[in-house]
Amino acid sequence: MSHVSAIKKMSDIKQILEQALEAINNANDLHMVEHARVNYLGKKGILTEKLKQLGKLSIEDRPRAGQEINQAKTKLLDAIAGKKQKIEKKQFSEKISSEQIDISLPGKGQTPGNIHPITQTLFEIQEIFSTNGFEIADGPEIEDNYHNFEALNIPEDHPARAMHDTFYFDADRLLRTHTSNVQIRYMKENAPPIAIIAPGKVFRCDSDMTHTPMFHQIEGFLIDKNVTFADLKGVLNSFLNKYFNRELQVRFRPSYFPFTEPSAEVDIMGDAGWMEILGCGMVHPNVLKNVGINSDEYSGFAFGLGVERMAMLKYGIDDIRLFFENDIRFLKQF
Ligand code: 2NL
Repeated sequence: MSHVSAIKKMSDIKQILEQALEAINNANDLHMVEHARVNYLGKKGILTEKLKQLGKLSIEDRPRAGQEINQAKTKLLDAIAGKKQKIEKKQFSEKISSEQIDISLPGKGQTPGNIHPITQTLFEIQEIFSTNGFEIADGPEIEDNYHNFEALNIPEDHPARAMHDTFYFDADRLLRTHTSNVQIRYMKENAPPIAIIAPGKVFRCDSDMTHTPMFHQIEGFLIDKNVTFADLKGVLNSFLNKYFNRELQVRFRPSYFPFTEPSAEVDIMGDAGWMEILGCGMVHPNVLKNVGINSDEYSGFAFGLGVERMAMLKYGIDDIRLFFENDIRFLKQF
């Protein structure tokens, strides 16, 4: 081979090397790097072919060309190794950052709930009476006239029936207007002594700032021998002081309910003067007679309170409807 063609061979290799380096440089994944490697350095690669053709060169051209090809090969291998490392590093950092956990992100579905303020108040009041020896009883929300009215000494034509704004399904099926039906049913099944509270939902067709068609009531009730109004005062005083967590001024004011005689309304002293908080009285002898209890032998007291009203007075809430709108901003304050 002539000197000129040997030179040409060398410039060929320079050109091949440049192309190969460019191919490697342009590779943006490991697959493309490998493709370039096979293309130039594989068994049938372009540079490998050049090495095979060394034997065709003249003796004097062979060492230089051999050296040239080997140098090119070394450069290529270096470039491939460098590029591979670069791509692997990039892939690793991409993987790391895509798997990164942002601990400042808010959790999914982890907002803690809380017990509804009315339920909390129910629990609180039940706890106080349980501690004082009262059992908790319940009964149906759908009642008949007898258990909601008649047994409680509220006759058909009595104005108190109209006062209750009763929801009727038909002539003798209604939504209970108080939980007294529970005590009536309980007294029919159990002989005195009896001390129960009856918490639950009650219904009256009424709606404004202080009334909702459904609200919660707790009625309490104690029947035994020699129960007096003094026992009633003692139980309610103790309950009110515990519920409001302070030594309250309490006043019993004469009132009227068909099912108690005498009857009283209980007021407590608040920031704006006396506030009515519950109603109570000595169980009317007619009520005892209706459930087969001898009123000469036994006497009892009873009281009824509105749970929403108790919560409103304790927390200074002026609109009862807030309890039932289920606005999270309101509910989570309790
Ligand atoms: C009020 C007044 C009261 C009763 C409820 C009662 C129950 C039976 C017999 C006698 Cl079975 N009394 N319950 C007694 C006095 C008052 O509730 O203002 N409630 C919100």
